[in-house]
Amino acid sequence: MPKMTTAEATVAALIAHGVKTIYALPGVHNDPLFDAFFKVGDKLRIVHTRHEQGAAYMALGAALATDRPQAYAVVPGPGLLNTGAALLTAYGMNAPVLAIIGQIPDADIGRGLGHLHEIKDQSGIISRLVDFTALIRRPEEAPRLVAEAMKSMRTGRPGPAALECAMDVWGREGEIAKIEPPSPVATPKIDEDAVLAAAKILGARERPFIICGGGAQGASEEVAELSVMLQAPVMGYRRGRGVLSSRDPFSVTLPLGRDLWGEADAALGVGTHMLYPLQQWGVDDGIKIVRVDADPEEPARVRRPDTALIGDAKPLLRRLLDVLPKQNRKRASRKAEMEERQQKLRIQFEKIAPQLAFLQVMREELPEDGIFVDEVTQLGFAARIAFPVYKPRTFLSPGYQDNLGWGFATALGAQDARRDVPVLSINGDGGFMYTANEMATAIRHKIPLVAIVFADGAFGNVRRIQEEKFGNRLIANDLANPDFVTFGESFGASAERARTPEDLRAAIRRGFKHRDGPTLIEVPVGPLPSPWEFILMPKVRGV
Ligand SMILES: Cc1ncc(C[n+]2csc(CCOP(=O)(O)OP(=O)(O)O)c2C)c(N)n1
Ligand SMILES: [Mg+2]
Repeated sequence: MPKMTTAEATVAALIAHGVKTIYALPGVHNDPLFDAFFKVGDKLRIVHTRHEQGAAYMALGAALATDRPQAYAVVPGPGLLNTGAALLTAYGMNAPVLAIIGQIPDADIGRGLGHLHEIKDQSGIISRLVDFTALIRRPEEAPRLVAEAMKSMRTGRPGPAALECAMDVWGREGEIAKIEPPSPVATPKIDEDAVLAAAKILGARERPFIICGGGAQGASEEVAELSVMLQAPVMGYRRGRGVLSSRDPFSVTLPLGRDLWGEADAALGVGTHMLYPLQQWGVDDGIKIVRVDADPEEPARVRRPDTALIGDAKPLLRRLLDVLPKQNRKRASRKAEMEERQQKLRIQFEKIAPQLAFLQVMREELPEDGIFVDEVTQLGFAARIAFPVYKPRTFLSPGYQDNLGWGFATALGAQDARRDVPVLSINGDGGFMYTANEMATAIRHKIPLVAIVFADGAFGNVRRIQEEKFGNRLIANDLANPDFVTFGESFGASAERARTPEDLRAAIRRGFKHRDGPTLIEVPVGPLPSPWEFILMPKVRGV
């Protein structure tokens, strides 16, 4: 058996599992690991960032854009904590992100001796953030633990995993058995009784309604077929956008979704917490609920569903499509009705016309398979309800964490991993500055991201709330900004200012043509009209 260090065995196992890139920031705890990276040459790309949060967000963006596991490596203690928000977001988004974290010397873990980067109960902290974590203690264990981490990211409720290794264990040698490629994940048996029960409910009811979350992104075809079969509208908000193309009049976001929920007599929730319907819009016995979820504990958290299908949405919905025709009532087309609803909504949306004018040029310039990365900003709030999305996994939104500052670095990761399609990142001036330093990473690794900063000189959303709800007592919302064009140029990025939607169109076009580095576009804006009446809406049923 060949001799290998723990680091070398870990790296070999990562490569065997198809990991191609490590987003990373080095340090003494992980030196042997980085040396192992060096030794495998171009079998692994190392993308080093300027802050650990950048590395973790980039891994998240790469995972979301490719639907494949992605990894990052950082030092313990501050390095780990610096990745905390990204890891939390990966958990909330069920994204397969593997965190590789250093540790203090093995014999001293837990002793509180004041080692460099020591943190009380690091494993315990990590275990609160991910579903699978393990400390690699010996070289021989490394391939198995990598395999277990990889498997955990794919089975049950998917999501991030972590591996820790002490600084003196990384370099320790052992005899390593042949590293096998991963065995295929066994597909769980489908509960046929539950499928039949679901088909009976959905088939019998007059007005079924489908709600998609991030867990439906892999089941786009099935959702589209179900929508036709049931004449059911399909709602997606942040994470469920693009499952049913926005070209289809049955594809709706929150405002129409709320009306349709109010009228529905059956609902099919696919890979979603159904937070808005169940918690904000109200529920009563007039609506039968079917849930499809990878997490067996999710469906009954708020309200016990009439039936729940547990597992991956795609095979479950495929099976439902097999069984449903026999149970399905005859249905008249709802197409004209849906077109009329969409038309009425377009008129209501005139309230947010300034945001929509910018979004329209972005949509026209971004190809169908290009990726739009959302942020917690005025343009993002409007995009979630009104940006047309044509394909799954092309609208990346942070989900329920809704953490300001995720966008730019996540978009860099998406663009790094998908060099074949353009990625467009939108940011407020507040959010952009969270990871603006990673412009250096974009230059260093020639990442052709086009990032737009809508600069209103404020944490605009906070300011609006203070104006409207707190008697205009303005506090802690005004921002001193750099000149973003000069900022971008100082790194060597292409940068320009666009004041109107048509200026923005021209700037995006130039950005998408410039493929060997990043483009930064500043759009100065004033206060924008509030989108909140379309997002936070009162109850429609169960009142
Ligand atoms: C991590 C995190 N911190 C704070 C917030 C609260 N928050 C929500 S929106 C916002 C202001 C955003 O400002 P900016 O990025 O400039 O966007 P704008 O509203 O001005 O378009 C803040 C502070 C948050 N969502 N996430
Ligand atoms: Mg702002």
